[in-house]
Amino acid sequence: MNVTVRQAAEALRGADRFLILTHRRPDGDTTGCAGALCRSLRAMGKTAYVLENPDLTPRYANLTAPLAAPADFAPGYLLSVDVAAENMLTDNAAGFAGRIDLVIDHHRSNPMFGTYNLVRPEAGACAEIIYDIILALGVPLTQQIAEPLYVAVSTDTGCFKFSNTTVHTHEVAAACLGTGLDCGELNRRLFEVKRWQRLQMEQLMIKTMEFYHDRRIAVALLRRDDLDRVGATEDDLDSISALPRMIEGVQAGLTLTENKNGTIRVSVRTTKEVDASAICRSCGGGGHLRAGGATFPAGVSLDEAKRQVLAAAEEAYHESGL
Ligand SMILES: [Mn+2]
Repeated sequence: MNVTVRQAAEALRGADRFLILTHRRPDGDTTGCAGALCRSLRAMGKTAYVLENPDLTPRYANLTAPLAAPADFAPGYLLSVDVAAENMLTDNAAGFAGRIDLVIDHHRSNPMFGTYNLVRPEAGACAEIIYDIILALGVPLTQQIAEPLYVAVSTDTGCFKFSNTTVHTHEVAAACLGTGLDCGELNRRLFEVKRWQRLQMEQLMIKTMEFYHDRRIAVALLRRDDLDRVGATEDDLDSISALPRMIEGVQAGLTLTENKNGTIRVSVRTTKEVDASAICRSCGGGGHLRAGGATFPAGVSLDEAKRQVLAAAEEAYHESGL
């Protein structure tokens, strides 16, 4: 059942012992949403925790680390934030599948897997919906709540650059700045500082990039042996898939990464001409109009994965007649 912000807030007021679930390969949005919502519920005198995310990287760890649920915590109300589908829940959340009380999300591909669902695809970041819930709950916006919110909205909009940025995104950011947080320092840490390993991977990507469809499609392959040799971590790869689309004329950037466990991750970034979520859906994934992802199971070779994603991208062009 779909609910409004007001109905969601009402449900939260009437419940307690909250456990907040985030998605695999957590980004700033899912982690920031969890941090801000957990602290807001606590400010209301509720018991609230965030389920530990095994993939959490140092970049975002401080947003939820102090809020991690004890191993014996028995939740009374389950929430998921920024989780596009049930199979995007972390492995340690598998036992909660099928019983999420409230799904809060902004992915248009969300199948509404919760008992209650608050899904707004027009929100640039899921954290914008969290902000509206916090307002509806009447919880004062403290700097401690504003920081995870700001990290979430800024990272999901590429520091307010992407086309998913709306008036509301800026309203949320403005409210966060109103608490006195240092956005210059936060943005420098989030968007400017890169580890040397990351820059070496960017160099490799640029060197080995392939072009198709009149140079409108760029394909970058991140091979496991290169990643290991350079010493690049998951954190180093954060939003590296934005790079192919930076090239003038490229409308679809396809980045394929060989994961440690043998699966292959596909990240698609597009310009307004191409629907990224359509490309990813035909590879078993999903996402947004300009950004999407999919994962090929272990056993599929990098070449085969590339062939399939490329075929899906060509198909997207075929359908749009471009
Ligand atoms: Mn998001």
